Amino acid sequence: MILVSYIALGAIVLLIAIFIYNLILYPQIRLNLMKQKHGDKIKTFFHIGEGIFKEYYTNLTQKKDSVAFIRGIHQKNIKALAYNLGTRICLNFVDPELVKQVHQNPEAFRKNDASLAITFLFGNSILFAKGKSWQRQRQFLGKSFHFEEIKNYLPLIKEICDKVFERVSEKLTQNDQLEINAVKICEQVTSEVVFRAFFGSTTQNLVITRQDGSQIPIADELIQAIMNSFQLLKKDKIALFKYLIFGRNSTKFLRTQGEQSILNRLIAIKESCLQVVQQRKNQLQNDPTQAKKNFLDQYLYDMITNKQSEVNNEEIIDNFLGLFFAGTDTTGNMTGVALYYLSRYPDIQKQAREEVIQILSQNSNKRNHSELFSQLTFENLQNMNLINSILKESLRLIPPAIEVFPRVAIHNMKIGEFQIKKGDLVSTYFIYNQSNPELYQDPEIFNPQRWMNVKDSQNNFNFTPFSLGPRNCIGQHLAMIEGKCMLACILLNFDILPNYQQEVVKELRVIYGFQKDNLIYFKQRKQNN
Ligand SMILES: *[C@@H]1O[C@H](CO)[C@@H](O)[C@H](O)[C@H]1NC(C)=O
Ligand SMILES: *[C@@H]1O[C@H](CO)[C@@H](O)[C@H](O)[C@H]1NC(C)=O
Ligand SMILES: *[C@@H]1O[C@H](CO)[C@@H](O)[C@H](O)[C@H]1NC(C)=O
Ligand SMILES: *[C@@H]1O[C@H](CO)[C@@H](O)[C@H](O)[C@H]1NC(C)=O
Ligand SMILES: CC(=O)N[C@H]1CO[C@H](CO)[C@@H](O)[C@@H]1O
Repeated sequence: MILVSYIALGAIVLLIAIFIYNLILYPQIRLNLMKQKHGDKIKTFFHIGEGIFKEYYTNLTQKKDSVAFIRGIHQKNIKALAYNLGTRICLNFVDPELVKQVHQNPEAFRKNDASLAITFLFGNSILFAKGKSWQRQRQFLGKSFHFEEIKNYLPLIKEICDKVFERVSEKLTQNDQLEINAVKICEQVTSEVVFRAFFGSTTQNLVITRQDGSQIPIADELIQAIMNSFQLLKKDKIALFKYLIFGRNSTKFLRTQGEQSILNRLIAIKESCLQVVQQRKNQLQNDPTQAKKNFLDQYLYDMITNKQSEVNNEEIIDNFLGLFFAGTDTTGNMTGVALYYLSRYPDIQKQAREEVIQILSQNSNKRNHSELFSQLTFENLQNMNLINSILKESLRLIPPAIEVFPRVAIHNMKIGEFQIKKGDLVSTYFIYNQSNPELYQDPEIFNPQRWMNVKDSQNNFNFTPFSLGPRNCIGQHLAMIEGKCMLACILLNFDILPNYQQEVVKELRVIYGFQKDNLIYFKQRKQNN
């Protein structure tokens, strides 16, 4: 009896020792060794368990900016930042040569396990695909995201802009000015664009019925479920603990109530997507030539007509959800940030409006703004140099993605002089360069002029809001066109005014952006001026 308890006690002590070693000693020792070896070429951060998140969190509460520490860290010879995330080590490279080595070698890494929602919703999408499967998917989707193809979305984007901002105008007939939730309004445009580009016009009003019986548009439910699944890791310590140890498998056992509730919602989202896919498949099965240009039809066409097709329902739905997630919130936040800056810099706003009116007036002698907007062409957008520069400057200052999605090393390797061990995380902070005074004079100042004489393809290594290498953002051209279109429509119809009542806090959540959405007012502009 006594012996058994000694063994049990011994086992427990051993487990605790292993745990403490993994959580505290191992990451700390490795970071210290790196610091010793590389000196001021590396900056290291260690916080038990929380790792770099502690830095984000303290900087948010103290400096109102989660990434304040990166904005002040620049030094000539820094090549990497190194820190712990739970028990693991992450090397975040900022040196050009090393960044290139990481991104040109995608097969030496796999993507890190994401949260419950991300894995469940788009685990089979291009975002997580590898090797041949990734190549096939990128090629397939690439056809539709090709620069030339994207032009065809312009009429759709214009139509949706008209509809969404018309509603704002209607509200403004009763009020002189209106507090605007900038990102939310822009997301009404971007979410419908992705929806219609993917499903065509068949499913405009897809809603989800929640467990309490209420109904919610699928777009809103999707964004909320993803946000909630991240919040869960903050609130539910058991879920967090399981996630840190078991990654994507952590929800397969000992499910907490919180996990189960999110999982149920995710299942509901997927099921309603599946119904849409099935319905359309049945229609097309009879006559595949009816297939339209939207993604769903193109996938189904391949599935029905190509015997070797590797496309399946899971892949279709996961890619829809992935594109939806990647294309709605990021583009909405980018445009929201631009609107904030335009409200704070009235001179730039005035010039931007003049640019839009001047370019659109070339199409006809009409001065009525809704007519001007209706005649906007793709070439017009290409000529809007200041509008383009405003979006780029907004992306530089507040990039929705501050780093690439962390990757996990599949084997031991060397990146430059840095030793990477199997299982280490590797990433790249875009925000480091984008706030580097060596590359941008007065980096904290909003100054779109710095982009006016820079071709879009130039400098693509120190300005990489859409990531880089072969796995960069597939939707970047579409995002820029949507952003320009929305800004043109808004500038024609409204004056953008600052809301000084609301504190400006820059927070890193799923993406990086303003914590509060109501930083601006709109005021209706008189026509004919
Ligand atoms: C950010 O947070 C860290 C960790 O608490 C702190 O040491 C650092 O001084 C902060 N940096 C800034 C710029 O506030
Ligand atoms: C930072 O800028 C340099 C110089 O333009 C570039 O070579 C490097 O790749 C950039 N790093 C990142 C992380 O974008
Ligand atoms: C999750 O489970 C799969 C098999 O079910 C396994 O291959 C994988 O390594 C597990 N992942 C983690 C992070 O434990
Ligand atoms: C602008 O022109 C459109 C189309 O001709 C018309 O429907 C609309 O009422 C006009 N708006 C104003 C304010 O004149
Ligand atoms: C995912 C994410 O962080 N989205 C943010 C976009 O911007 C709005 C307004 O600032 C935030 O409320 C969202 O959380």
